[in-house]
Amino acid sequence: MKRVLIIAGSDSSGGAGIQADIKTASAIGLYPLTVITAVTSQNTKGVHRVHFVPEQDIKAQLDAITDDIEFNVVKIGMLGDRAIAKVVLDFIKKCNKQVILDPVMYAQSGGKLSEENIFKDLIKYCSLVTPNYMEAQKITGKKINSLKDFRTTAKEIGKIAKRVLVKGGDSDIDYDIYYDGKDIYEFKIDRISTQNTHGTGCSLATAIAGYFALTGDYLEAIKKAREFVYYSLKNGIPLGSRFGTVDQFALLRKDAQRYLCIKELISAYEQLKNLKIGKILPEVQSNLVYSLSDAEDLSDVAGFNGRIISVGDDIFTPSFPVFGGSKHIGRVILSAKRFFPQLNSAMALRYEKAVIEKIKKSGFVVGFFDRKKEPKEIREKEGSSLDWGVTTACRKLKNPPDFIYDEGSVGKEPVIRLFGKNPSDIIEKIRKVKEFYF
Ligand code: PXL
Repeated sequence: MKRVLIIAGSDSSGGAGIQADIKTASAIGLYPLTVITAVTSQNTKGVHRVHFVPEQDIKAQLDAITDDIEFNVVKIGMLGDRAIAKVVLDFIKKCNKQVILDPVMYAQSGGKLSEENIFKDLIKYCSLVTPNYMEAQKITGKKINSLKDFRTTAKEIGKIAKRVLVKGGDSDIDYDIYYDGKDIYEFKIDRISTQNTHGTGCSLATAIAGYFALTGDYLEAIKKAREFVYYSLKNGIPLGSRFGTVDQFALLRKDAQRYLCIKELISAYEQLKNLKIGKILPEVQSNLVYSLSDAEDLSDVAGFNGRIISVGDDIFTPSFPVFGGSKHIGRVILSAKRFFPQLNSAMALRYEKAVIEKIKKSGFVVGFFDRKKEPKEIREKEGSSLDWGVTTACRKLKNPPDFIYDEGSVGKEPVIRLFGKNPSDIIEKIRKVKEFYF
């Protein structure tokens, strides 16, 4: 396992600082070694007190680690005062490792964490510096008023540091700008409306350090780290009364869910085979899909690539389930989830008028859309028909549907779509409705 040596301050609210760094490194798969520079007493509203760890204790922590333990990369966050910065400078001058510096000056809530002018000497020895809008201005001593100024600032800091990523998130500028000493790269910021932003900067710098240790490429590391932080921010944790924190384990949990989705689909398919449901599939055949709980697009929905097809009473599929494997039923579940996020699974069944009547009588929630009313522009737009249909049906429902059907139109077979929280839910419902067909 690659190791990152983190030099940073402690944040009692657990959102930023070394706590964010440890979570980020762990989530990415790196082992974190830690040198604590300061103990901050803070909550979501503000910083109450800051204690700088005496410089001899900073040195002692560094000595203890370097005397015994190997590491791959260094990340520096809050330093505090000039004495601490000097110890850290002496260390990085001789450590011979890639060093990522996040020149932390203020907490999100506004409290001062580090003297502003202690970073300049360090920057020279760093592989990458990641100032935000305000920190970048403090480093150069020049105001940033436009995207053009932002680029100039990146180049100016880039003359001292080997590489720089100036972050626009805290400003009106919608870009993060990376300058590698040669080329400028501009990354558009995808804004998320949230209060839970504490720990963003620390997590980004540690994620870059981590992904660099894993890939050996800064551009790749920055792209991956931005995605990591975007997802952590999107799934932020509300905390206290003001700024909550980002969730560094959100992406990991999402990826872990993928494996479980596939496993459950394989198991569900085996059960479906035993149910001998070949005769209740539509002519257009079927699919069984299972989406991640917070699926955003088809790549978050698993399904059987070549559909599930009927052979007499039996069913057959030519493929394993994969993410992005079903476009058709995949779109159906994504549309339904916009109204009822608890739904994750769907399957198509053969339409029969008598079956719909029996389903309704059995107390299931049933939705309907009329294909004949589909607007022309929707009909002509590839892949938008079912989104329109499911949306039309869901709009009229108070509770999540068990079924949504349509009666077809010219050249379109009528179909019943079955919904559930997961594939087991779908199978349970199929067991109930199967007998309605015969
Ligand atoms: O987000 C910067 C930061 C870094 N380090 C510590 C912090 C904060 C923000 O609050 O508390 C210790």
